[in-house]
Amino acid sequence: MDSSRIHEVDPEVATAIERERERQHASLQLIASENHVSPAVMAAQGSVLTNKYAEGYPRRRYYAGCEAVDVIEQRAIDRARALWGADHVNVQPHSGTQANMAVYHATLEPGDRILSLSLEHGGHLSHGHRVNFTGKLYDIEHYHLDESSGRLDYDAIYECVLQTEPDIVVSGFSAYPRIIDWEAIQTAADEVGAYHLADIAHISGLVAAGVHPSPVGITDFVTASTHKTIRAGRGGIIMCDETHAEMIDAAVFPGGQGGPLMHNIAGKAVGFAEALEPAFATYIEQVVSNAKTLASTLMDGGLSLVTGGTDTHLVLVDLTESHPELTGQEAEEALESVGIVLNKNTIPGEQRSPFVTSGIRIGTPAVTSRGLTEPEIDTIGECILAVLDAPDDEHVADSVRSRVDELVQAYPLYDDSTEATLWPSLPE
Ligand code: DSN
Repeated sequence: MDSSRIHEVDPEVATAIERERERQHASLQLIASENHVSPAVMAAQGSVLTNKYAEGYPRRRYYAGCEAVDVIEQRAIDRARALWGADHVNVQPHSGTQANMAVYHATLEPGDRILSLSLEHGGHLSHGHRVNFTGKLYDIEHYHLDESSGRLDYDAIYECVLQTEPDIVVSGFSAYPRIIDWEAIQTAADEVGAYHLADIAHISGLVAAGVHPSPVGITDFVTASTHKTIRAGRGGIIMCDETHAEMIDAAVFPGGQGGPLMHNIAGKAVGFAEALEPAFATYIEQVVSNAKTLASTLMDGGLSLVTGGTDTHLVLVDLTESHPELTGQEAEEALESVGIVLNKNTIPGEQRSPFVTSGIRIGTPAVTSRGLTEPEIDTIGECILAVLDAPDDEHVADSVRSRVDELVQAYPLYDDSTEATLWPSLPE
């Protein structure tokens, strides 16, 4: 956090880091995939570990001097196993996408078929898209949400699996606000002997805290990024049972990656230790409660939400009925200008391009880490409604900006007084 040393060498980058720190403090981060990690996680990521090469796995390395990093990686593995109850965990993927890539590399040959939710319905690029490596290497088929309810239609997925006979079915999503029935999708995958990968990048914290059912022990593979709701160091992980452990480890290294990012693995270990504390479950319950409060405020104010609400950490607003002239892009820009940072998002049945969209996605993990609870979330909801109703009105913008200012001053980020309550110290 102290950027004075960077200033001595590179004032331009140091200033940009300070600007970003100030931006995060002075505005409300409601991008559903973002969070504010603890100072301890940041310290681990900014440590001497960035200097170390450690190809291989704990006690099986290709380099000397790995005694300390072995401890770190083993702790990350042990804690992940405790958090999610998995037999085997690989903590080396550099990101959630790298984790998915390793699973495909372990299970598929080029030309094999992936069946996944389409990107515009809430899937992810790495689940199969023509602009992504998945679309170039594999044959991609998609299932879709039911467009009238905005929900997964498990009977339709079953039919789709039988019809397309995929080699792997991908579940787990980036913009789906409801509980996922892993068993229903597993039943379909079993019918055709397909592998099943559950990507829980968004909901990994909810699963660890027991507020969303776990796919661990149901699906063949579970992947996640580690910096979203689980609030650990940036990167990815893969979970599986012992029968798939060797193929997954080989697919990560040497199959797809070189030296593991030991500083990020340390950030994962520290964040996982924090998530094993009882306070983490309380935090996640607050994340979900905040999202439900936001959903109610927005719906009471006349907005339409895909699926009519949320069970998770995010809501997806469909602007087509309430604000037909306003695009997701315009909404995102108007809200950012008053300190409310979220992202435009496609909605089921989207008629606009992914750069423009007809929806916005709003998540509560980061503002909850900051300490906001229902009354403040209600205020944020009212501010969003006011801006969407009058995106070009300077008076509305001024008034919302001052309400946002009051909130960010009342809940400072990375302030000494908040660290103690938000982030418990490591267990003995
Ligand atoms: N970019 C992330 C998201 O916003 O959902 C997924 O990787």
